[in-house]
Amino acid sequence: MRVSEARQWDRLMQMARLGAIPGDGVNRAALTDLDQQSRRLLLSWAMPLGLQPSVDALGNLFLRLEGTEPGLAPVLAGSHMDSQPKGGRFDGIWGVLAALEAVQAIIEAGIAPRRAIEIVAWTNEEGGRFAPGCMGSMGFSGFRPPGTWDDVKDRDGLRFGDELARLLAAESDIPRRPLGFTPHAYVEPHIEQGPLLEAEGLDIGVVTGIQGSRWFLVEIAGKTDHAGTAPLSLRQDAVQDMLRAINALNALMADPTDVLRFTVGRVEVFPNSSNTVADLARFSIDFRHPEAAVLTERGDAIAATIHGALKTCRATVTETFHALPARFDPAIQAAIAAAAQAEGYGAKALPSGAFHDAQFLVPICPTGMIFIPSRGGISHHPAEYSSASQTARGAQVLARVLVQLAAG
Ligand code: HGY
Ligand code: MN
Ligand code: MN
Ligand code: MN
Repeated sequence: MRVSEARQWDRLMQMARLGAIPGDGVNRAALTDLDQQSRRLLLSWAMPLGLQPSVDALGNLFLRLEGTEPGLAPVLAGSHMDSQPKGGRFDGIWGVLAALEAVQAIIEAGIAPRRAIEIVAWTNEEGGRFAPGCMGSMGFSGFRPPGTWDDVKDRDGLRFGDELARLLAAESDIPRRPLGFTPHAYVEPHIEQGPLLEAEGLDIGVVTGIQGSRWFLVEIAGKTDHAGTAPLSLRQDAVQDMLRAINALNALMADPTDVLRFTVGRVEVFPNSSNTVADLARFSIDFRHPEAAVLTERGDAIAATIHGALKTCRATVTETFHALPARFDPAIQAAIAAAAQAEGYGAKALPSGAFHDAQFLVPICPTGMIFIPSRGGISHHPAEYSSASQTARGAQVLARVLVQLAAG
């Protein structure tokens, strides 16, 4: 059983044309027309293989290779198809196409799996358009009920619930399935998005787990004033107080071990006029740490730190995402390591700094991830790159692991 490097690479490059941006990047946000087009392109490759498509109430898309014992819980493999606004050609989408390539190699090898194998494309993993990320996998695993995010709006004021309904209406030809089931196992192939595999000249990462993440949305409310006449002592300047709050958070998040991650990636100011004092400043917080205790202790201190730093304005702090650190199943890690060894690929165990849909499958079934190298460790950037042979080796390892799990 061999995957086809050329076929997978051709599909990756075709997908990269949907939402292409300068510098070989991609901007393909969840639930946009481009997202719909990418799903149709995936279906155009999957249907001729006899895979059965289905979609659930959150738009998670499944492609099923039937097993000889259809009543058994299926093995699930995949990732996400949405990208960051200035994203790369591999984050998420390679995992879905690797699962397709692995299943196609299994079919071409004439292997009839005992358990069905289902390819999955999760809805809105990135959270770039609609925060938070991982909505599809969180709803699937029961971590949050459907409807939780219907009123979340994108920058154009469009509601997640409406955009999801628009996608489902456009895919009314695809059979529906209930939200959520318990897979026999879940394996997510993904690019490393870090420098370690490349630095050691290795092909495969056996992922041990994922650090925890917490997202917050902060709104600081003041009062508009005339830039030329309002005395500084009388202002309620939302931007000045936002800066005070972020400086105080930087002090809270100081970490000599450089393991902690603290990012303010989104800032919006209103009315956003040069000669008017801002009356509203909105910013995001993305805080990550591998230890649950630090994630709790520092994360729980964020709101008080913000409120304590303000001079003239009021703040509301809303937590929008909370993913605990996850550890992957040792047996699946061993299967990935054994598959890499059988292929003669260099491999090592390593944790994931990025969050993934796999984080939310851990509580419901044995779960693991396969990493392939990222050139320069670059991701969430147009220069994100993994080579054709690296993507093929990842898919080959996945194919071996799926055959083993589907026989179990
Ligand atoms: O943000 C993350 O960690 C993921 O790449 N979406
Ligand atoms: Mn990703
Ligand atoms: Mn990402
Ligand atoms: Mn992910």
